[in-house]
Amino acid sequence: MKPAPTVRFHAAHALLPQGWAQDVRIESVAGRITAVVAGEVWDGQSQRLDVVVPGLGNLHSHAFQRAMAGLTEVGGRSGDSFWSWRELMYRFLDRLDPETFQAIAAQAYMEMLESGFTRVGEFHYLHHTENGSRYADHAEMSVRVAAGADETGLGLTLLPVFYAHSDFGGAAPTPAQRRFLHDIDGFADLLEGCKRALADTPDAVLGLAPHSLRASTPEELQALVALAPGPIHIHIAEQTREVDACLAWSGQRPVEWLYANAAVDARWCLVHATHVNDKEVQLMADSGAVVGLCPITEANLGDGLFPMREFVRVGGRFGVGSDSNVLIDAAEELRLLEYGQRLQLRGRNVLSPGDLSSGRWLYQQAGEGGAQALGVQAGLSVGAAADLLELDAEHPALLNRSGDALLDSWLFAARNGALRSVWRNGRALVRDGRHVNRDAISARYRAALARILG
Ligand code: NGQ
Ligand code: ZN
Repeated sequence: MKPAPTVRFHAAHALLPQGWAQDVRIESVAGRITAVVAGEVWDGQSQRLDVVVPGLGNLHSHAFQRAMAGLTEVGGRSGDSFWSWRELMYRFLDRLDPETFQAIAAQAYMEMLESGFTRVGEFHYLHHTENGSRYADHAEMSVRVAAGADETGLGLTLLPVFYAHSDFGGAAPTPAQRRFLHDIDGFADLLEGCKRALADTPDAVLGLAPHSLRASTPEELQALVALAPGPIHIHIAEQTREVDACLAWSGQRPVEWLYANAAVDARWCLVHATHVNDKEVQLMADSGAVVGLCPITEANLGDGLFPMREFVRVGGRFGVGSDSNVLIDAAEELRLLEYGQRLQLRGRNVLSPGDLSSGRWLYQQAGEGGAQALGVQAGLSVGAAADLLELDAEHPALLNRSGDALLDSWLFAARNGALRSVWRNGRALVRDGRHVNRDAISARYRAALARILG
């Protein structure tokens, strides 16, 4: 979807980087904001909007997992865990051909837009055919990710994933991982294909991702950093079993090992830095890297809770991701992030350092961290993408609220419907809560699910 040529908005209330402003003129040319001016009277022509906040970045997604949401909620007698969930996820892969994969991605991306996400970091590792051979176009599946983003208009930061091993120490991959695999030369070739795949996608960003310390050796990790065209994402310490395996292999914990062996800086996003000690918390905060938290998925998979309060007290940066896409909801990710900590710490408003409301603080921090991790400029400011969310001040949950209470009421107190419209690159993609191409995208999704699950 092409960016809108020239658009002029007039927002009754807008959340700017410096705070709330009234009667704000926002201009965009070819999808980029060119002017933000508060205190202007409506010119009678500009697109009038009610309460405007910047679109939120979703820094971590595996789009295809949307289609298996709700199908792994039976434990069985021998118990269930992240690892047995992963077995089911691997089996589900057998059903995915390129067309099906694209239909699922488009559905997931449409749902992201409808919930308030305007850009996704697709942590993409399903590269090869069902038998593990390459597609005629090596980057076929990346092309499909880009096509899904294009169909919906969602901003895309593509993170092609390097995967070569099943565990620490360069263990051989398992047969179930055959569709993910590369050596470094093969991966460099894939990256070239990804560049071509993104050529027609407006303001796409290309980064890369070593899947985890399990899936890449130290030498491979070093080679990947040298190849990185943009942000570097990695799954780092999601499960205690993974921490134990890392300790057994190296004598160090995953985050500790990473900082001892790579120059981790603001280009990095450490996804699921769930299990970290105080020293690791400090290392991560000092490096300027973003910690990627995926509260809904982390709860669903039983990962554990990240020591969020310690991390933000030392200046740590974070953003949120929808990861397994078991439920796609920007507000819910932030709400659960806060609620997990409240339950753990037995207190209220436990993260925001004081004068800002929890909703305002969470939204702003996750917005800045998400943008950093996705390689774009944050907020409603000149040079940033014209990605705007319009809240409906007439929604029951938002009545007679102003300023930060609007954000708090959207994030903590509105079931749905509070998000009225979503604009991306200056174009209206969601109106009255519905994506403008919802019928076509859902029809393709319906047909795809009938093929693979019917
Ligand atoms: C993934 N998902 O790659 O889809 C992973 C599971 C793994 C999450 N970590 C596989 N939530 O980590 O080995
Ligand atoms: Zn993940």
